[in-house]
Amino acid sequence: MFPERGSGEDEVLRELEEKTKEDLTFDSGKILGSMCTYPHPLAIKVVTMYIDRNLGDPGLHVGSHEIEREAVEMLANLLGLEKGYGHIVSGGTEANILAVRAFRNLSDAEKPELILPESAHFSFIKAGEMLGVKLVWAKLNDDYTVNVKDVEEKITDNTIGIVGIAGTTGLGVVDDIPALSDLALDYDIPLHVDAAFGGFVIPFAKALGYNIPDFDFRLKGVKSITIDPHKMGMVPIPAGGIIFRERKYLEAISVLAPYLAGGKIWQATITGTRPGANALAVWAMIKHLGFEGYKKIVRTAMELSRWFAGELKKIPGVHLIREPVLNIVSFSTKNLEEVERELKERGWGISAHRGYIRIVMMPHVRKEHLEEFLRDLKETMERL
Ligand code: 0PR
Repeated sequence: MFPERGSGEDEVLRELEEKTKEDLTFDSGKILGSMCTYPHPLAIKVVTMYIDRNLGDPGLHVGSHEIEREAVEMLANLLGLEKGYGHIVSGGTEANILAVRAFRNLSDAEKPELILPESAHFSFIKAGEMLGVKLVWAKLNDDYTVNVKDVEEKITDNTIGIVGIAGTTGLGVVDDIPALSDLALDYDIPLHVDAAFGGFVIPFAKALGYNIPDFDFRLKGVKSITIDPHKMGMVPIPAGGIIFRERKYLEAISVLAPYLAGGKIWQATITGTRPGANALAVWAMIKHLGFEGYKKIVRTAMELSRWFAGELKKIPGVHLIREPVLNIVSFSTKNLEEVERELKERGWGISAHRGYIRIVMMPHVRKEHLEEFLRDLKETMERL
């Protein structure tokens, strides 16, 4: 009920504390299946300091607007482009919708179709529905990468674009983006890479010597990339990223807002009023951590995932879905539903809804948490 009179700050905060008691928190070490993490302290500070900035009216917040542009440029650089065009948006969902929207608007297909792997994130289902684009699902290979031959067979005159995934939601698998890029160039169809998760992992893991396929703008068929700072980028929610290779993609989705403080403004994002603070936090984190800082975070996460995969293999009744590619390890067990229930009862923030349990080695996940989890898993397997 909407209260007639307000309560004191202390009372409001006490009530909130009480009501959020059941939330799992990242510092508890119990959240093992999330792609988010506790944000970096500097990012929190920046968000607090600039909480009032609105990138929906860039003429008011000219400095913040420029900082967003610089953040987009640095992300584009990380992804192999000297200059890119895009925005810091609300997350991977918005970024993917914007890419599909750009491809659709630039195409003259009568009945637009998008070819995407069966492993694609459900955000594309929203995109397809909202944009009137038919989704054509391509099969996966045994190693859970998309079958490029099947993608090719599904190309028609109505194909507006192809999607490849660099870090799938369930398994962290990276598709053969070089082959998809060649295909896209051969058929003159734009390729979108969903690196919502992998964007802040793969460049650093490659620099550390991990053997992962190329996935970014260095491949000429790649026209847009989703990369989310609110996943492995250590920035508070909401912070997603969409980067286009050329200005025309951004122009194709821009709508005129003629009355704002900066005069006539072209707006490409789905959200109008949107947080400047988070875009500033993206900029601040990239400046603060630099390539070396992110590399260090990724090194720990990758090493933990290899160690954890090895430990899982030692437990009878547990099997890895596949060897980890990034910092995601997924496994199945006999009596999976019961195992899930038991682990949840023991307080673990995991789910097995896809037929396996996904563990994401986010920066808040430490070895001692995983050791405790492995003990619980072992006990559970022995008992069931
Ligand atoms: N693309 C990929 C490859 C993703 O994995 C995700 C989200 C998205 C796009 C959409 O991103 P937004 O959620 O930012 O719009 N993947 C996570 C998942 O579904 C989202 C998530 C994050 C779920 C934290 C749970 C959680 O605790 O697993």
